[in-house]
Amino acid sequence: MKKKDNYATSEFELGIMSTLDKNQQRTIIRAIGIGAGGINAVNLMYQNIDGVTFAVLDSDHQQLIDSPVRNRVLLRPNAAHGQGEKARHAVEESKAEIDAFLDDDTRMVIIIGSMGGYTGTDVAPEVARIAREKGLLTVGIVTIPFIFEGSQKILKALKGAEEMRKHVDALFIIDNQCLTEIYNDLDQSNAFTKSNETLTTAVRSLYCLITPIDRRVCMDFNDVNYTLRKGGNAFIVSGFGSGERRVTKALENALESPLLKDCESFSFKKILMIIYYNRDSESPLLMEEMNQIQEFMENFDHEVDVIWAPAHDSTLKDQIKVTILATGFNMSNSLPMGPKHES
Ligand SMILES: Nc1nc2c(ncn2[C@@H]2O[C@H](COP(=O)(O)OP(=O)(O)OP(=O)(O)O)[C@@H](O)[C@H]2O)c(=O)[nH]1
Ligand SMILES: [Mg+2]
Repeated sequence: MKKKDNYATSEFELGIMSTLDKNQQRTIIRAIGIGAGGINAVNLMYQNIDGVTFAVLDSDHQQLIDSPVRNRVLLRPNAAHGQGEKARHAVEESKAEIDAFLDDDTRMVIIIGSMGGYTGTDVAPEVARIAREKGLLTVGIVTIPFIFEGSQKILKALKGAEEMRKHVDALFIIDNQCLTEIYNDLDQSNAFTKSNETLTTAVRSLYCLITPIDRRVCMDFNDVNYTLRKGGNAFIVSGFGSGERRVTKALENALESPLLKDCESFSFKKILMIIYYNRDSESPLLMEEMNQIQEFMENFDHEVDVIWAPAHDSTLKDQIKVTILATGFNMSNSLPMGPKHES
């Protein structure tokens, strides 16, 4: 857990300037939260994920003040209200700060915005454009509002996601409404907390693929880069399995996630999988169990590009955990009022 600090310059408190942490961690993954939803999610990530450097960006000064994240980019107030040219202009004005945050160590940028309002929806695609112009692997993670928020917000969000898709290598869409299928206790008071947790899990899973717990695993940034680069629609899910045919169970469990409701399953172009097992348990991964992976892959188009590797995780006991990152599939019509999205 990182300690929450109250770093702020007096100019910042007055709303005059952005702040950059001069001792910015030298990490290869940078994540930027944009707008209230994106920032709230990033605030949770900041407390729970080491090894990723975070920034928050908003025209809402208070939103930045309330964040424990030190890298804060303040857009001119109200500058963000407007799509396209207007948003581009607002972001261009802060380009120096964004460039400084995305320094030479950076290889991957994750842009997190909840679609449906103004700032996240309009500004996130423009920030993605800047990151991609720098040649960085650029990934977007966006949320679509809950149905209770109303159709107008949802339609705006879907348009925002379309715009975002044009400017990122890979786009992860979290349809908040799917969370109601995962959590029985979901109500309006904890809905966004669950959304923030889901976004945090996605970022942590991506981070773990690039920075495995077990250094011996033969998976690294290049594999993740290969899968995500120009990947289009993307998802990352994990599943668990135990007992008989536990690898198959874990793979099936991962793909049963309600978060994949909108994906046309088995139409992926690229898949990257890690099979976690506990090598110190009484049941480490057996050769025979690897065949289950092969069998499972027969569900997919034979042209699908698959990279997979086993990895040790001491927290697992006799269970198997799999994490699946997949890209290049179509979205089905089940997104609320959503058109069919081609990747
Ligand atoms: N994950 C998450 N999503 C949120 C949260 N608050 C709001 N949202 C979602 O984000 C959508 C956009 O709202 P905001 O993030 O407040 O909007 P904004 O990007 O700050 O844009 P403005 O209208 O300029 O304030 C909402 O429709 C919600 O679905 C939050 O705390 N966490
Ligand atoms: Mg806002």
